[in-house]
Amino acid sequence: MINNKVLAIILGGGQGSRLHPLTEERSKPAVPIAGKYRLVDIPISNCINADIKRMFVLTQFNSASLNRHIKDTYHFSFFSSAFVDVLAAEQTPGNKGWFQGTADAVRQSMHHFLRHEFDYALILSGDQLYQMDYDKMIEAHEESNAKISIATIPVNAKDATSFGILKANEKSIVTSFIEKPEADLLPDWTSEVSNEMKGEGRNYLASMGIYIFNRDLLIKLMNDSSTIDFGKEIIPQNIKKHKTLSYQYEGYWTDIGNIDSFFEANIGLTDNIPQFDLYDKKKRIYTHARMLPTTKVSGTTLNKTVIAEGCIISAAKIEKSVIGIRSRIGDESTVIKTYMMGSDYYETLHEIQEKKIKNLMGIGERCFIKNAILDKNCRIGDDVRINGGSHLKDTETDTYAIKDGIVVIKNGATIPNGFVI
Ligand code: ADQ
Ligand code: ADP
Repeated sequence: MINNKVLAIILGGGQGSRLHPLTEERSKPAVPIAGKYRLVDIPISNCINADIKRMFVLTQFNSASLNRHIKDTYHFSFFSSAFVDVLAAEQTPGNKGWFQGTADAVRQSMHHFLRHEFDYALILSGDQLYQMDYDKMIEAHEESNAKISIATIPVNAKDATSFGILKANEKSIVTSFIEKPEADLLPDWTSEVSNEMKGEGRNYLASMGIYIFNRDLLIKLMNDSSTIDFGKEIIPQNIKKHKTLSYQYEGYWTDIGNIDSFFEANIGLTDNIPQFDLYDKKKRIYTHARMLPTTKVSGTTLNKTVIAEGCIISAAKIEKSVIGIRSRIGDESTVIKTYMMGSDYYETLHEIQEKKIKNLMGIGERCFIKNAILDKNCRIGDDVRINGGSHLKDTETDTYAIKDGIVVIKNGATIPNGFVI
């Protein structure tokens, strides 16, 4: 089934500087998460689960990696009108270059959207981890007769300064909005929330950056080229002019826009009952079907660890870690609180035996790795010690970066035998 009323527009990312160095050579939607997925699989899967199967992904630059992933993953039937199209910022006679902000990205791509019939544009962020039924939000939008809907979630005072905060009346119609308020303004912005949310100190209603716009209104708003961002201009300027619904959501939702939150969201998958449920049959997360062999483990003590397909592991111990596709981890190594993204291919036994490869892809022998993200295709030699933590200062070299105490080994980097971070 396809919901023919809705067209989804996924905001795939600006410059991606907050996720640097993971975005050094790929666009943000292509960043690998949870051992086998890409960031963009989250909003795309949420759409598919709601029968919204016409999607555009807007991205600042055209990365081969993103295009390949979308092409390899989302095959819809020949007879279906479903599609996932990547639109990278393009130069046209009317536009000089990059998308200036989220609204500008939508504006520059309007001519692509308007070739399709739709009543509602569902605008989504590309860097959030959550499983939401968009169809319920669309139903609420229709029932309320609103022209704009904003998905909202109660947050605490600490988080409130990083989001758009709004107030709504008893019918959930938005009455005021402020983008990322300073802490001293917060007392004016509390809302009535459920007892459960109150108990957690979540007294502020935050915009999740998920919007529904009626087609005609979106066209009208996009004609004004002075607006650059949804959060900074479009939403605050229009809530009073056009009926805007606050659609409240109270499930798990997290913004994974920086290294620290990206790391914690991934490591969170190793909890006994993770808040993000990859095992939910009804809310499936799709990704490239790679047909990889099963994972082989020998002599390893595994504790709270998630391991993707196709790995070959003979480490001593792996704890609280996410180990991505095709990872190799050598004898006597210890890996703690680490997200290893895995590899894009295997090195053949022949290549390994002939010692044509100096440092094997993966983690070598007798290593100690803690509080780290290992990007794809890394070669960590033998006896390497990476001990991330708050004692480390932010820094960057050719092969790794340290951000908030998390050591990020760059895509394809070689860390020589005995190296210590
Ligand atoms: P932010 O997340 O700070 O706040 P923004 O940086 O504009 O807003 O990003 C929104 C989404 O658009 C992200 O997925 C981002 O990667 C993407 N994006 C940013 N610039 C882009 C561009 N030029 N081209 C394509 N995609 C781009 C917003 C709202 C807040 C709300 C939070 C919720 O402004 O009101 O509370 O989202 O996360
Ligand atoms: P990422 O964005 O995570 O760096 P890419 O999507 O750019 O990854 O690359 C992944 C794809 O590249 C895989 O499908 C893999 O088959 C292919 N690939 C990359 N390098 C090699 C290689 N040296 N040999 C074989 N395949 C490769």
